[in-house]
Amino acid sequence: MPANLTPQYLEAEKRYKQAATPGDKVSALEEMLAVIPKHKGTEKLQADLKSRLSKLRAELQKPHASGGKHSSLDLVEREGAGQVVLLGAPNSGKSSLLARLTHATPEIADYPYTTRFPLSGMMPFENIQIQLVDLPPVSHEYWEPRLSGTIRNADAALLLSDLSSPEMLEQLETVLAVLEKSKVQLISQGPAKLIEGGIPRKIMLVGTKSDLDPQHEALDILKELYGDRVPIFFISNLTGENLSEIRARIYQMLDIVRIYSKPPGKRADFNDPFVLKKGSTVLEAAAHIHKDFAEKLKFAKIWGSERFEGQMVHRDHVLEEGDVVEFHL
Ligand SMILES: Nc1nc2c(ncn2[C@@H]2O[C@H](COP(=O)(O)OP(=O)(O)OP(=O)(O)O)[C@@H](O)[C@H]2O)c(=O)[nH]1
Ligand SMILES: [Mg+2]
Repeated sequence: MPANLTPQYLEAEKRYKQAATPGDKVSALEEMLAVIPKHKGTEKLQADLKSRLSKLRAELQKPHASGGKHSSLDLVEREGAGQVVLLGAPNSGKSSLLARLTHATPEIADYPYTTRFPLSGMMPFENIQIQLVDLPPVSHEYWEPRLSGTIRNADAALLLSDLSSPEMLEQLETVLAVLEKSKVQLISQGPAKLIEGGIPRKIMLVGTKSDLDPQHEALDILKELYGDRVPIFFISNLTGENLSEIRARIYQMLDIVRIYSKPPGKRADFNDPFVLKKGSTVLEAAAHIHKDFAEKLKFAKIWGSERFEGQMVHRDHVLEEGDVVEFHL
């Protein structure tokens, strides 16, 4: 037997085959996974066990027939200034990144298919919070079509590529193929020609485990093959390399601006920005604060970029990142 399975493993496998209930199956599978020799020859088998285990666990957790339509594969409710999904092959480090950047505590393990359901966490960035959503892995063997909706629903996506994996390029192509099937069209910067029915989403390719690619060999391959199509960045969840920079890059992907409003004669609260889409006008900012505001707005004064030091502007004036606005009704 090429995989050199131990008697302990075979014993657990026997229990699995004889198990009468899903609960018994789960505990037998857990043991099989725990004792299986961890080497290249058993990687596929480990993945298969993990996949079976997760399906069984999901079965066990399923709400009863009357439990309503909510399941954990439904769209993830939006929170914060923007929603960014983490996509990638099994073991690419998605859950580790979520754990690094947010207070969420996802399951992280050295075997594939650890994550079965979307899990979100809030990433602090300066004075705002951005929502990150960790997703189950994308692979040839397994793709949950309902996740396509989750990806389309998000504002942007990070495509994680394990720089230490010999299968890095195949895995990335699989992820890109799934996105295409989901009708998500990836755009990097500026206007792109849209495919029919495609939903444009900003993406960034993130090489993970940079600690295992110290000479940037794998990273250079990614840059050579994909550099002209998407922005590429690299991180290590282990050493923390580039983790503070990636926060800023994620913010930039969202194409938003932070605006501060101030009442006449008072100071703006710089801890409490309004988040608006880039290109939003004074009128849109007013409407964001209160519907009445927009209706009654006569003019506004702006402090911010050099040209505007308390200068009066029209309602259709486009706001810039960091502008302070005083609305006059
Ligand atoms: N050396 C190193 N190991 C990492 C890094 N990031 C993650 N890992 C390890 O890689 C394995 C997989 O990490 P996960 O975060 O569970 O990967 P995932 O993409 O969520 O995996 P699935 O949920 O199975 O899709 C774990 O053993 C992690 O400790 C990294 O930057 N460097
Ligand atoms: Mg995971």
